[in-house]
Amino acid sequence: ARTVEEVSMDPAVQQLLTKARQEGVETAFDRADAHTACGFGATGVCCNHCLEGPCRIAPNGKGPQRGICGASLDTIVARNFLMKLTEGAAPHAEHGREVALALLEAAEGKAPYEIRDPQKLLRVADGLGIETHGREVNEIARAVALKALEDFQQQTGVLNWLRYRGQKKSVAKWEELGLLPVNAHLEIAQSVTRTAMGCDADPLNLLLGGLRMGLVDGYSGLHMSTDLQDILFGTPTAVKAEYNMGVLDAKKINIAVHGHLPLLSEKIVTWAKQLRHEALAAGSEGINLVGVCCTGNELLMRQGVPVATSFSSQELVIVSGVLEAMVVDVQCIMPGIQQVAECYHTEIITTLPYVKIPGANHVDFHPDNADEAAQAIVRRAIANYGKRNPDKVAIPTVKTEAYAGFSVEQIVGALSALNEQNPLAPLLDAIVSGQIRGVAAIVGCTNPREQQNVGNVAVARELLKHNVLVVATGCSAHSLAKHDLMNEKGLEYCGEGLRAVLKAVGNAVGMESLPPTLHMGSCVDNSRPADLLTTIADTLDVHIGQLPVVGTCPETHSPKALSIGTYFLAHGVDVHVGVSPQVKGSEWVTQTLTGDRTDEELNLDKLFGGKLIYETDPFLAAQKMLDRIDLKRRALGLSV
Ligand code: NFS
Ligand code: SF4
Repeated sequence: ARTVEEVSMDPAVQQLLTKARQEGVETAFDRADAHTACGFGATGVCCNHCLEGPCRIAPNGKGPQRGICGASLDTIVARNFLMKLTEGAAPHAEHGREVALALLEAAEGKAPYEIRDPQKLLRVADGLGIETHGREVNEIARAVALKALEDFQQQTGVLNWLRYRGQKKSVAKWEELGLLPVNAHLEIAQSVTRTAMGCDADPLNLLLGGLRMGLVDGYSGLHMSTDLQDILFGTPTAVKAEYNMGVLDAKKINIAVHGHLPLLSEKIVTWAKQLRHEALAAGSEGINLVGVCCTGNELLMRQGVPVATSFSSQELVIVSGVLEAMVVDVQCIMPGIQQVAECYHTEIITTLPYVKIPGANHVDFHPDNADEAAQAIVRRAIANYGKRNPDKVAIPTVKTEAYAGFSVEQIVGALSALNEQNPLAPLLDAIVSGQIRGVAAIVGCTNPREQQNVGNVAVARELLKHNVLVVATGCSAHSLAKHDLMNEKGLEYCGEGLRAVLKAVGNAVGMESLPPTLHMGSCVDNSRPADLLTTIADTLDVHIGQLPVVGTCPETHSPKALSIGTYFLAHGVDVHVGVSPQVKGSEWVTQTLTGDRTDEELNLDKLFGGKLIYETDPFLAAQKMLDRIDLKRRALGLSV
């Protein structure tokens, strides 16, 4: 087994993992040690798409070289990869659809949500071509929700959100290649069909299907979710908050919200405030809400709610012994939290009819009963407070301050303090002059098999040192925040040019400096960096893929991160992954993605001008990204 230091660079995680091990509590880190990777699965060469199989092809040429049905190695690897991308795109599309339905119910007065950002509603409605003049807010909201739902229904045409948010130059490229998605459900069903036994066997066609999934994820998932959530819950503005296990409070009733949908967590925020008197009556000093994973990011961005921890250490929040309840909705929820909770007094509460965990309690949550469900959940936590065992309480004192809330609106707002007429000018000037060498989005997860935070932090520090402006989302943002890359302390890692720009913009808005890395939100909020790139590219009248920008997910575990990455690849943005995407078994598939082939055949780089970079070493990864940034700078005629 790995030592606690080998598992994570976060001292709070190390302390709680030590405690868990002393108390005989098993976590994902221990299970990761117990599992040996299967060489076939790890390289994508095992197919179990039908009951003739599983068929596995050894890439070294030994044994059968085709599946029983005759599928080749390349077909099997490409098909498995497409399946992963479909598994990544589907939950994000469901996220978009859930929020669209909630907006519709809110607009019709059937669900207790209000429009907190009517200005954004008007902008989105305009972008979708909806008449706003002389119409009531709810009427417009209803029209926007119906437009969103069309993206799950229409049988002809193109996703409304793609037409609205896609950069015109990229859209033209996708149109030329016949990649434009019609509706998310149709595309997902077709993708499952094409990966089914006896359907698509052409590796290239399968990979193009993967790009479609990237677009489905990008528009029906990311963009739709962010736009509609901003409308319902407000567009984030800069906020200062705290990160890490030290945000738990022994004197209060602690509730962790975990999962993804702010529909649930926003209501928990409301009711945790409203039921404070009941918490006091139970003998506590109040209710302390903490976030885990992406719903944590959502609450952080809009409400400044502190964040306890990221994906791979989610079970350890419970090991603190002070968590009365962990409320979960959907995605990235390890079933293991229930086993851990049974060793303490923590109650796990599931809320969606299609996401249940054996042994956990269930409170059915739906937009129309949101208030009742949230009240019931908070009351369960209050009732559980008396069961806390003082002998098992140990909260690491570790916590860090971090700035978050950098929506595109906020970034442009800050920049306009320097140049009101043309807010983007200071950023573009800095990129052109080389003060800022390029822009990187660090996205994705933490993974119990990887040493937590090491990849995310090392890649960020290395890019900052070379004057790359870094934005972050998802659990990778947790890594950066916890290790002082979202407060002033981290400025020491920035190269001179970058630091000067961060200071200048910060000063203009009354801060000492902008933080070294900008927190743009949850994983669906990867729409925000995409929007920023669209704005920059349009201003310069170039294709997004021509910009000196990269995406990187050093520690991912999730197919969602792969489909987000594919979305960026479709724009011609280079994307680094630090964890194997499980395609190594096929040289053809690997080289098509990484653009490394020397022959004349198509590859991603030729097709879009961006490619997949698979590199486990964070320093080499940063170097490869910097090389690509320089290549693109040169092509634009910028200094290197
Ligand atoms: Ni993104 Fe967010 Fe975290 Fe990874 Fe999971 S919570 S949707 S998938 S693990 S960043
Ligand atoms: Fe084997 Fe073909 Fe069935 Fe896959 S689809 S398990 S390769 S027979």
